[in-house]
Amino acid sequence: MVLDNLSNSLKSTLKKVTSALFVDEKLVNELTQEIQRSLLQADVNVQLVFDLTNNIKTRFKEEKPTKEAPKREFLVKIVYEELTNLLGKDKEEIKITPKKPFKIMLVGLFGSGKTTTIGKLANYYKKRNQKVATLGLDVHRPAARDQLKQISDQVGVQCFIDEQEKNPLKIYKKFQDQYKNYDILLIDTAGRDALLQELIDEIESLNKEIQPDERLLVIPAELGQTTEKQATQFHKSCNITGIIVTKMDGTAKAGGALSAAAISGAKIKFLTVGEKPSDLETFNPPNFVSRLLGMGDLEALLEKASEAISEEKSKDLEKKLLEGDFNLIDLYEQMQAMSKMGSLSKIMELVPGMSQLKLPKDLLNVQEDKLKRWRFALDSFTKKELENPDIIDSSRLSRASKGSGVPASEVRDLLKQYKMAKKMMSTMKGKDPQKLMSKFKGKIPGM
Ligand SMILES: Nc1nc2c(ncn2[C@@H]2O[C@H](COP(=O)(O)OP(=O)(O)OP(=O)(O)O)[C@@H](O)[C@H]2O)c(=O)[nH]1
Ligand SMILES: [Mg+2]
Repeated sequence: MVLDNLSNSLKSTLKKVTSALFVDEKLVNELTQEIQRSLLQADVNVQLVFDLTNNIKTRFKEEKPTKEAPKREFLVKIVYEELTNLLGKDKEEIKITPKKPFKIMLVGLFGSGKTTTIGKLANYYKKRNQKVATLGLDVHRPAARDQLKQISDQVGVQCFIDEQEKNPLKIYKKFQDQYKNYDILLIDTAGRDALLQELIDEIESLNKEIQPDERLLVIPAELGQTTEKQATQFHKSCNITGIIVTKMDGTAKAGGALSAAAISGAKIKFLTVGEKPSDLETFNPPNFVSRLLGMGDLEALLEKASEAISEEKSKDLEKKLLEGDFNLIDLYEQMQAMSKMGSLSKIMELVPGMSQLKLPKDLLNVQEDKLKRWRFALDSFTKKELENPDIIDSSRLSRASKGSGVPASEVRDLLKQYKMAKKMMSTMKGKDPQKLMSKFKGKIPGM
């Protein structure tokens, strides 16, 4: 997929939403900061990035989650919609009408990818059972017509060219009788260094005579944010109907090009992602963003998260934790929730404050195995014991150890850990967790 880096960083950001215990403003702030970083790295314009993240924050505050989309899903939905807006919102496909021929003309500056894109489009429409021909009107570059002929031969479509003629309109007229035998006529034009009056005049006279159904501007993705200026100029002076962004495969600036093209007034219709004739994709913002965010995976994760943590339970737990009043049942429920999430190492992140303590990785790995056994041990305690761990004496402890098959020393560890956590929570009430770090060093195994 194009924009791999952006895709990966957005995916890992959104995974945090699925695993966070509390979907609150703090999470939204972290989330928007990470999204900002990812988009800026993909060269998206700073103002667009800030607008997007502000929209996410405002919408999260002002709009109400529905029953169908509770808070967690709601937040992901907002992110998805705002990214879709950034890239042009709705899909606007080219609708080929049965007029014979449907004329598509490509325009753009030197080397933007016009001629090779004609080959890709020919291949694309041919595969969709359209009868395609190409027409070479680039009279400026000596080898242009030859290049078009070769590309057309490669994908197996008719190519109309005249090697001698210097006037593109005359070339167009020369083959005029034959166009009606084709469903689609793809027209290649000459590039220039810049959009000067000469090029504008040429495109205008071609527009007037040929009246193409689609006039598509070809822009290479490496232009990044400057795409906006070029696309807007072409949109205003040459009456273009859409944009093709090429060379998406070769640049870290593709995010800039796409978002810049999206605000130019013309819509992106296709992307090209390589040199082969098949390296063409239709552009559809909702689908594109779905793929960027890995929506399929994300939905599965969201489902798991909602099974594991109910909003009510987390509120309850938060309160208990903050008041230093949580018992073994709470600990147990949290472990259960975590095991459903499939990632026990998350447990520390979920306890408010703990994630900031930056626990060593080793500790977490040990915990995973241990936690499994702890759950067996917890199963062997009575409800009364779980609610009030203080009554667990050595005979109760050895009963639970025998019942669960977990060594007594480990059950003792579990109780110790619980007491430690409880103490820690009550000390942490309203304090900066970073400062508490030193205080607990050495007291909790592994820290
Ligand atoms: N990697 C990559 N290269 C591309 C892509 N599209 C075009 N190119 C390359 O870009 C170069 C220019 O492409 P052309 O199609 O000749 O560009 P043009 O706009 O017709 O150029 P002029 O006729 O000189 O104005 C060629 O080497 C293409 O192979 C793409 O999607 N990916
Ligand atoms: Mg060309």
